[in-house]
Amino acid sequence: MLPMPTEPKNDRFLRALRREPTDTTPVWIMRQAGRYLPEYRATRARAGSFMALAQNPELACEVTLQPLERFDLDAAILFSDILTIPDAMGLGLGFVAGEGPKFERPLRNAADIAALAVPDMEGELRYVMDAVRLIRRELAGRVPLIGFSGSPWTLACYMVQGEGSRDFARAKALAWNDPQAMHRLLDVLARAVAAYLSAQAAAGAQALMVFDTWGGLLSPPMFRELSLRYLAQVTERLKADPHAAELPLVLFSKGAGAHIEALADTGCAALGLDWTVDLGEARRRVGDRVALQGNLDPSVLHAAPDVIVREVDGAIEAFGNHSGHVFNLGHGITPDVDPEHVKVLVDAVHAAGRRMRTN
Ligand code: 1CP
Repeated sequence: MLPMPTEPKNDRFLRALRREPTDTTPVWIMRQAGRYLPEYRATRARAGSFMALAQNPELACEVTLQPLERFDLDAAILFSDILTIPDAMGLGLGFVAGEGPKFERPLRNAADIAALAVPDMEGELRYVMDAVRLIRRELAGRVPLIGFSGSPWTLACYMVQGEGSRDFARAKALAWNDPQAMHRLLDVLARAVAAYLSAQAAAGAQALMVFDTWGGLLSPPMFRELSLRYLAQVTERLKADPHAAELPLVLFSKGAGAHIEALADTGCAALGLDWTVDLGEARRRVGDRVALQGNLDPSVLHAAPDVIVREVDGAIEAFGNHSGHVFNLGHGITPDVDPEHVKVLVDAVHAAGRRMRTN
């Protein structure tokens, strides 16, 4: 075991997740290391492919730190992907240029599902833990490091569909036609996700986030049965885990604004929100049970700088002068954004957050 570096110098992000007072509103951006940055595209070209980049701890560390060199961000997020778990389970992940992820061996039937096992976190997924250890060391306490995973439901969507989709119709059909197989899949994924996050915590992650990107595809009863139930299992397992118990856990269920009270009841520290919910209203609904992270529409970054500032001010005002807000977009930044606009956003958050606290 490496000795743990000293505590973060900038702890605004962790304080906000614990709903403690901060000097201003902390901010980070989903997909902050990504294709909108020319330096990311250069490193990816050097690596040869997305997976070669993600599986090389030195290069993964390099791209994790790139956005911190440009912007005054309050957290770093591990550069990796949610689809590392299915890859390690043997599905064979590849990225087709311009088309996104594709599995060589998607799950086709109950027998494929019955054969799945939780991967070895220091075996097939050691490259992720090595990246976490290296990034934590290279950050040297500048800002905290976020570890992450996909949710059981969102991973199941890709594993059954075999690739990205608007509606994940194949995955939903499996849930209707063989609910037992779907629950078996979600059960093994819930155990894998908890083990994966626990291993990232042991390797040095200081906060954990679960991306339930496709929770919003489900009707309310199906959301409770297929998404929420397994998010709650992950949360419970992490609370009983010696490495992860003390770390704040953020649940981001996109399109699930109707379920934020139930999500807060899982016992997580914070909820990620997309832009379809009003921040102030969300805060009133969950009260002081959880912190909130979000939730500007990523398309705002295509607007002129004065519009970006106005929208940031509006979101900070909507949340109000309370602790427990981490500013973020409501989903990932898109590849066509001008990095200068990201700088405008980050600086506007800190300025508005300071004004809010002194008025
Ligand atoms: O070509 C490239 O360079 C690949 C683009 C890319 C990037 C930058 C992919 C492929 N993954 C990533 C990194 C990534 N993915 C991070 C890194 C940390 C960060 O900077 O935020 C994270 C947290 C993710 C998570 C992820 N991957 C999610 C959940 C969050 C979300 O955006 O909803 C999902 C759904 C994926 C799958 C995935 N990986 C990559 C793509 C293009 C996709 C989406 C596929 C689709 O369904 O269309």
